[in-house]
This record gives sequence, C-alpha cells and structure tokens, in this order.
Amino acid sequence: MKIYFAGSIRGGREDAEIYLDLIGFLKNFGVVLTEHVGDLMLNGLGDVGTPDRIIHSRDMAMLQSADVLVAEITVVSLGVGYEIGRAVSEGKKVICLYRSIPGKRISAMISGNPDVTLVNYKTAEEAKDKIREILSGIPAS
Ligand code: 6K6
Repeated sequence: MKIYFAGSIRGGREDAEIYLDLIGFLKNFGVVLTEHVGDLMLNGLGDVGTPDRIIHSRDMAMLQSADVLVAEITVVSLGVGYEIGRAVSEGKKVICLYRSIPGKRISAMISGNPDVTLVNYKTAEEAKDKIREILSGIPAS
C-alpha cells in the first residue's frame, strides 16, 4: 500500500513529533511516500531551497500514485486542506486524524465531507488503534 501522509509545514510545525511517530507506525502497512513531513529539522518556512513549483508538482505526482491519504489536521494548514481536496476528487481513500482543541472546530469542508473518514483521538495509541482498524480493511495493492 502506498500512503501519502499529510501534515502541516508552513501552517506550523508544533505537531512535527506526532507526524514522525505516525509515519513510523504507518510504515507497518506499506510505503510512506512523504516521510519529509515528519522531518524535525524542518521549520515553519518549509524552506530547503526547493522551488515551490517543484514541491507542488512532485507532491501531486506522489498523491496520484498513492492508495490512501492520511492527514493529521489538528494544526490547520492550507496545503493539507488542498491535498485532502485533491485526494477526494481523485477518489482516494482519505483519513483525517485530529485531536480536539477547546474553542476550535474542524472545518465543515472536512467534517461535512462524506468521502472523508474522520478520526478523533486523544493519545497516540488510540490514533494507531483506529488507523490499524481502518487500514486493515483496505485490500493490499
Ligand atoms: C523538503 C523537505 C521537507 O520539506 C521540504 C520542502 N517543502 C515541502 N516539501 C514537500 N511537501 C511539502 C512541502 N511544503 C508543503 N508540502 C506539502 O504540503 C506536504 O505534503 C504537506 O502535507 C503540506 C503542508 O502544507 P503547508 O501549507 O502547511 O506548508
């Protein structure tokens, strides 16, 4: 299974350690195409010298080849929202993980989307149990 993991970069890197942990777990189910999202050295500028046009075209090609998009959406990111929309329109399986934050709600474009599997979690173990349950139901490609 090819997994495209999406997480905030320029939207803010406060959950980078959570992304890294989830990416490590997702590797049990196949290939994670976007390991760079869990790079703890990457700052909120997401700037390692690669032109944005290259980033976009490379990521869209990877998304096209993916079987499933797993997004951690607690830290709001324009790029992650865009990737979710593109994955939905490509007919990909889309799983969005989030932790509840008092006073904040998930965008209705995500929570109201019948093609998105929304997963609320409190602990990393809970997130992993739920991911395991969902991904185990997807036939290997
Ligand atoms: C190279 C290594 C690590 O980061 C880079 C350069 N930046 C990006 N490289 C690859 N994908 C990116 C980069 N910046 C954003 N993205 C994609 O958008 C990722 O797939 C993330 O899921 C998403 C984050 O969007 P923003 O709006 O928070 O940056």
